[in-house]
Order: sequence, then C-alpha cells, then structure tokens
Amino acid sequence: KSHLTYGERAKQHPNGVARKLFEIAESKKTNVVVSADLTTSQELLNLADELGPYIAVLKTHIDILDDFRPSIPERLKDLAIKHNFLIFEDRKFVDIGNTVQKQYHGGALQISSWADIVNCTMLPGEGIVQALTETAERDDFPYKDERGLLILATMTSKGSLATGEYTKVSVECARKYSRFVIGFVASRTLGDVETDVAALDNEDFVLFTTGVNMASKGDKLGQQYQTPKSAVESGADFIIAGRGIYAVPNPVETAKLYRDEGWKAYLSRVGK
Ligand code: UP6
Repeated sequence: KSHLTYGERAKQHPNGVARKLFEIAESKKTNVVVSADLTTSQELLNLADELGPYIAVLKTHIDILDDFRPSIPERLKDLAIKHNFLIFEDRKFVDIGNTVQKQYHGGALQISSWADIVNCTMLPGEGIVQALTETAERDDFPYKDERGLLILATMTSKGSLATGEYTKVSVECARKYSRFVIGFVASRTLGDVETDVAALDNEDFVLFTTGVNMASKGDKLGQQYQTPKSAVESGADFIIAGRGIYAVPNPVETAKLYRDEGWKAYLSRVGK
C-alpha cells in the first residue's frame, strides 16, 4: 500500500504511462476508472465525453460493442485528449506468447494503437508477459514508453481460482518484467491475497481494484463488491466502477460521488 502522493509517484516512476497516470490523478483529483461496459458506440462515446472530466482512466471492453468500427477507438482517443484521461482496454489476454503478440499489436482491433494500458492473466505462465513486453520493446514499436501492462492477480468473482500460487506468480512476473508491467488488477481484501500483494510495499506497482460499487454488494452472477473507501483503504490506487456509475439514473453526479469518496480515502491514506 503506497503512502506517497500521486504527485510524488509521478516524479519517480520509471514507466512513462505510470507517470502520466499519476499526473492525471494529481491534477484532476480523481482515482476513478469508469468501466464503460456499454454495447453501442454512441452510448460509449457519450459516457466517455460526459464522465471525462471526473475520471483518470476509461476502461473498455471494445469487443462487446454491437456496432464496432475502427473509427470508434480513434474517437475515444480524441476524447482522452480532450478530457485528459487514459484508455485501458480490459482485454485480459490469456494465451501463448505468439498469439497474444498478434492480438495486442495489429489484428482486427489494433489494440496497441489506442489503448494506453492493457492487461493479461497469468494462466499461461511467464511467457505471456515476456511476449507482450518483447512486442512493446521492439525497435519498430511506435508507442515506446506510452504503453503499460497490468497483470490480473486476483478476481472479484465468487469462487475465483486466481488465488494463492497464481497470485504469487503474478507478483514475481511483474517484478521480472517491470519495464512494461506497471501494476495489477487485484483486490487485497479478497481471500488470501492480502499477504501476497502486501509484500510489494517498497516497489511502485499501481493497484487497480475492480468490483467497486457504493449501492450494491454484488450481482446474481457472482460479482462481489466493496465501496470506494474500503478499496482505497486496502491499497487500491485506482478504483474501477462499472454499473455503479453507468447504470444509474445520473452517471455524472454519481461519478462525482465516487471521485469524492475515492479521493478522500486517498488523502487520508497518504496522511493529508
Ligand atoms: N472485472 C471484474 N472483476 C475482475 C476483473 N475484471 O469485475 O476480477 C471487470 C469486468 C467489468 C468490470 O469485466 O468490466 O470490471 C466490473 O463491472 P461492474 O462494476 O459493473 O461489476
């Protein structure tokens, strides 16, 4: 759990995307990531434009769009510049190195060209992280120092197998490839993860926590929620909320509430 401010971390971090992320958080005073899980491009673009001022990152699942066109990520990029947020494509790569390289850089979705941040699971072992890191470090990779990878170290769904040894390997691999791996998607409050991830205190990995909702404890499909406050208190640097923000009557006002609660919890964690 980091007790440094975002501003301090922005100055020290070796990865360009992590620096930018912390700078955004510091200047916009927000650690909110909205999980924009909408299925039409118009809804997605509208939400990004409306919530842009209050979020640090827009998290996408670009493959759930019913009407995907290559121009959509381009428009998201324009909105990211307009409102100063990063884009995190929650692709959860999970395959052998040779395949994920093609899924990340190139392909139908051209993810590397528009997503500042992507994530992968550790199920395939070290090779997946090695492969993505190699791609990002190739001489002809056009987005040098503008891209970062998160490892999905735990999951919020009931009965998740992303625990114990899996989480341990996630942490080891993040250390080994820390040039490209900027952090984790994980919740320290779930299961046995607490001790494993807590060992990271003297490094500066960024912790993104999903399963954040102020009004619900979970859904009927096994999702489990905690509040922004509890997520940040237990170490989240960025809180990821989806339905808690986009599926309520007033997403803008609600996003502000998440921002205020997340920011207050952050200030108290860093002792300000
Ligand atoms: N997500 C989780 N839990 C995980 C990893 N990822 O919920 O362990 C993602 C989901 C969804 C978002 O794919 O995009 O975070 C959560 O949405 P919600 O807030 O609407 O539940």
